Amino acid sequence: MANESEIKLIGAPTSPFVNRVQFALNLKSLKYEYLVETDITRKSELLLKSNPVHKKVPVLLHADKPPICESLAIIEYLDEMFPGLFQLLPLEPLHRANCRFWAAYIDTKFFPLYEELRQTMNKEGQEAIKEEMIKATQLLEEAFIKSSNGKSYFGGDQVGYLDVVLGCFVSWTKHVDELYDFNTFDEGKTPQLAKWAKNISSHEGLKCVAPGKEILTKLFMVLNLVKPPYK
Ligand SMILES: N[C@@H](CCC(=O)N[C@@H](CS)C(=O)NCC(=O)O)C(=O)O
Repeated sequence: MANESEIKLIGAPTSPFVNRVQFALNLKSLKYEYLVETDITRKSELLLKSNPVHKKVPVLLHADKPPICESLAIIEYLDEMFPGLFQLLPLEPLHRANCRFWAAYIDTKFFPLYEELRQTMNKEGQEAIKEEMIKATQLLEEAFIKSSNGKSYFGGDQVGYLDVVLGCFVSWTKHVDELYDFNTFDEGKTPQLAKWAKNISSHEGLKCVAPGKEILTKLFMVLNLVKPPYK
C-alpha cells in the first residue's frame, strides 16, 4: 500500500470542493498536511506549478507523484489507492457509472445555479432560477430514493461517494437560502433530501471542515457577492 503519511492537500477553507476532499480523507482516516491558500486572488507558486491548467484548489500531492487536480478525480484516486479504508464508490460497475452520472449533474447543473442566483439582480430572474433549483433538487430526491434503498445516505447505511459530492455544498446552500429567502432541501418538496441534509451536515467528518456562517459571510463580502436580495 502507498504511504498515507505523505499526503498534502493544497486548499482553501471556504472552498466546497476542498471540503469535499477533506471529508473523503476524514472518512478514510487518512492524515494529511494542509497547505492553505490564504488569498485565492494571489495564488502560491506551489498551486500555480501544481495545477497549471485551472490554477484552482483542491490539489492533492501524494509522495513524489505528479499532482492530482479536480476534486472528483482526487476522491476516486484516494478510493483506488486506499481501497480497504471506507470504500466510497460502489464496486459494481453500473452503480459506479450511476454515481459518476449524478456527480457530474451536481457539479455542472445543480451547484452552478447558486452562482447564477448570486449574479442575478432582478427579482424575476431570481425567481426563474429558484424554479430551476427546485426542479434540480427534485431530480436529486429521485436519485436519492433509488440509491439509498430506504436508508439514511446515498450510500445506504453508510456515507458513500454521492454523500461526499453533494454533502460539501450543504453549508453553502444554507447560506444562500438565508440570503435569498429560499429553502433548498425543503421538507415539503424533497422530504428525503431534507432529512439527508440534516444527517450529512451533522456528520463528524464533514462538520469539522465545513465553513460556518461567519466565515461564509466574510467570504461573500470579500468577493462582493452579497447583493441585497430583491424581496
Ligand atoms: N471543478 C473543480 C472546481 C474547483 C474550484 O472551483 N476551486 C475554486 C475554489 S472553490 C478556486 O480555486 N478558485 C480560484 C479561481 O477560480 O481562480 C474541482 O472539482 O476541484
